[in-house]
Amino acid sequence: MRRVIQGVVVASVALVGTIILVVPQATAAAKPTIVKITVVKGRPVGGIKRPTVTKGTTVRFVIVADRGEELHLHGYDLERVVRPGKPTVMQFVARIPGRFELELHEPDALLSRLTVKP
Ligand SMILES: [Cu+2]
Repeated sequence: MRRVIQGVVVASVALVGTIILVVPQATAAAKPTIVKITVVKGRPVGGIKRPTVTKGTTVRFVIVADRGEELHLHGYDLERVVRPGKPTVMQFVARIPGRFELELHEPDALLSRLTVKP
């Protein structure tokens, strides 16, 4: 009887250990941080967004702008063509720590200041 109980305890500890190891990694990899910004008259509605993420996080900017030609994420040097009224998606893995500005060009406007923690 004691041996059976020991076996159950060992199996339970092994199972719990597996769940703890597997679950956080799976969710961290699967879930991007989504930052939605609407731009009216060339300005971000509600002001400049200031998201903070940890290095290695997937970030997805979704911008709907009523005007503008290009989105530009400084530091990462990513650019996307803007089609007014349609969502512009910029997705990337935040591998560089620091603070980075997302700008709209033509007209020029600061939309977001992204902080990537090491
Ligand atoms: Cu720029």
